[in-house]
Amino acid sequence: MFHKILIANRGEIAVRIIRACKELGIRTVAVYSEVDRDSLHARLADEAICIGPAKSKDSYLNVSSIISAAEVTDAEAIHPGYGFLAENAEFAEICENCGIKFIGPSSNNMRLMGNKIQAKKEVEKIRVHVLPWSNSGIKDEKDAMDIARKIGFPIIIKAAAGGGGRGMKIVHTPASFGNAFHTAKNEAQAAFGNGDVYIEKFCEAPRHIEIQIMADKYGNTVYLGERDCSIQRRHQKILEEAPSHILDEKLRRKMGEAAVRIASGIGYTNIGTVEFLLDNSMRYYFMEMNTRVQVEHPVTEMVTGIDIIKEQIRLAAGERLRFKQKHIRIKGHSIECRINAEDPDTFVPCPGKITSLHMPGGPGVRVDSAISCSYTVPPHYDALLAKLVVYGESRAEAISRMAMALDEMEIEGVKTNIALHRKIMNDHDFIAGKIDINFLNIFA
Ligand code: MV4
Repeated sequence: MFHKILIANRGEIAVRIIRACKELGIRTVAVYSEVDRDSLHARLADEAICIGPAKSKDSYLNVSSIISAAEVTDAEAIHPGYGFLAENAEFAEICENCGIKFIGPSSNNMRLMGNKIQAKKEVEKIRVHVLPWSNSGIKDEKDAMDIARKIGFPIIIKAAAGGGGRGMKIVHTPASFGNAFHTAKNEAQAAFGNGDVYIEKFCEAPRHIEIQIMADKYGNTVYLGERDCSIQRRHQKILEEAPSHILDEKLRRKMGEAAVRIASGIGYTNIGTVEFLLDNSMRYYFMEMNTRVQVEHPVTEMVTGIDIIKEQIRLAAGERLRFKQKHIRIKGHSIECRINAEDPDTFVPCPGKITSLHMPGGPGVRVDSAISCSYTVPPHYDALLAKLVVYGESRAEAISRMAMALDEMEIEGVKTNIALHRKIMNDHDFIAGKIDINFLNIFA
């Protein structure tokens, strides 16, 4: 096992990782930007090193500062958390070359899954369902139009280097295809330095279901059930739950086994998430694979009893998976609400100073957060204040606990989306489990 780990992140996830390290008896090194000098993650770690000015580019994305910090502190491994450098294959490769263990999959697997076209080709070989798509590659605009017509409108254009919904264009009619195709290519080139795009059949009102997997380097891979992440706005998830009440045991096993086949098929190690769309005929299609720990991992922890971050660190240290598929049981129901500092009407991030704070508690209530009273939310990073996570024996109990916890939670000084979450907990469609990716669009 490692003796010392550097955490290349900030906020609640850095705190979450420090806690896991403490339980494992591993010393921790925090890195922080100038504006995060007094932040919780820097205080909780055994050592803390300033890696640059507030702007992410100058600090949390500054590869040479982070590698230097690991070298001067003798950290054997780096945990990237989510966001920032977590899915940067070049960074993982630099770590590998410096003899620092990157806590994640191999840089090769990250590169493969980072290119959504390559990823889909690989997944097709493994015979997991994908939606009809431009699998032959797109030569020019005329070729693209022929492919789109063959697939049949509506179609969606996605960037090979995109993911998480960034750089997608939905096209409903042939007349608007040409323009959308050019715009998509140009935007992809500008945003990712790679103008490659692909075309897929557009699925109208699907659910977003993702499977958590874990793999050791001895060929053992398991799935930890699914999360339903359909409730999102502009590709920002705001509420996730486990399990999805729409899956029965049979479909859960099929999707879980499909995710495991993908991971095993590419020799994947560490933890990962395989994203699927589930259409209204209950057919599932592979979308992409995320090669990091996800924001919403706690709901899976609550229903499996497995500490995903601790397991992730053990796997990176070369340990064997400590359980087989038959040992993994999904029990009860968990919901996570992402509490953001944002304007409730415009959804624009709303940084500022917290003047009063009360966090809820009690049985089945968990709060992952790095804020405190008098803390100033800096404008330079994401606006996540806290993840409010509840557990209940049933979905109904989880919803009722979440409603109570939201009523108890008090954050003053910054605007938040707590009221929106309260409304969701009282919504008839949500309570009935009638949710798809459009839920918030039509939510009054
Ligand atoms: C789609 C889709 C419908 N049809 N692909 C978004 C995140 C990325 N991982 C995949 N995403 C989607 N891909 C096809 N062929 C719907 C989504 C999608 C979505 C689309 C529009 C608005 C909100 C959405 C939320 C989740 C998923």
